[in-house]
Amino acid sequence: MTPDLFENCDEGPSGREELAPGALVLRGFARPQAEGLIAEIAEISTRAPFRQMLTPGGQRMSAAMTNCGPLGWISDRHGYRYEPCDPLNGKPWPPMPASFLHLAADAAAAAGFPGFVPDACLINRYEPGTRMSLHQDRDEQDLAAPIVSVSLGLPAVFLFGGLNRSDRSDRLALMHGDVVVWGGPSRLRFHGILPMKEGTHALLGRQRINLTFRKAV
Ligand code: MD3
Ligand code: FE
Repeated sequence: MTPDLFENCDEGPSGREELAPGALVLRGFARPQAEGLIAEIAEISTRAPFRQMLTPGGQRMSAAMTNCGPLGWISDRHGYRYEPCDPLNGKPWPPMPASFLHLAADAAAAAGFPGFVPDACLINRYEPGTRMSLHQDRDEQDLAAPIVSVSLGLPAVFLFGGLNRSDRSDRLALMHGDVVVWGGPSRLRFHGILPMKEGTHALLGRQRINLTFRKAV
């Protein structure tokens, strides 16, 4: 009896949860490295500070963002795109730490996407009240590559819908250390983050930080 205990469950003893074809949650995958990741993020943000970007429509985004790696995702009056330099100072984004690259590649491989080499890491910072409305990630050239997302700090409720904006969304709690890999048929799903609840995290205080690893070109 015991060996089959988990066969009908969404989440087995290893903390892997398949949300949908191509979408896998690895619970706590980044936990052992969290303090090192947070130290790297602090260093990156001294060189490329968190800022609230403007949407093409002129609204300030709720989450504050920065980037590391060869390309950074930006939004301004002209649209959404990837740029090699930070528009705040005209200098290249800080390099992607080796620990980031390894974590992203290991998570992608564990989810069935071997050989993932991201060229962009968007770093989103949420404080209580901050949200991200439903959208698709479609500014990347290679939609065959997955996206790897790493959650740190305060928990969030993640919304993931279908391939049409009007499809119903499921909700998923994302906690400190959780990693989600989105690839294959889930790569273009609509997704978002509900307004963050008040709270204090032992390592990050009143913040959630999400690392989003992508292959942009
Ligand atoms: C599902 N960020 O930066 S990461 C974003 O938690 C973004 O900061 C959210 O959506 C955050 O674009 C969610 C998880 C994520 C990223 C890409 C996806 C989920 C995805 C692409 C397709 C489907
Ligand atoms: Fe997204």
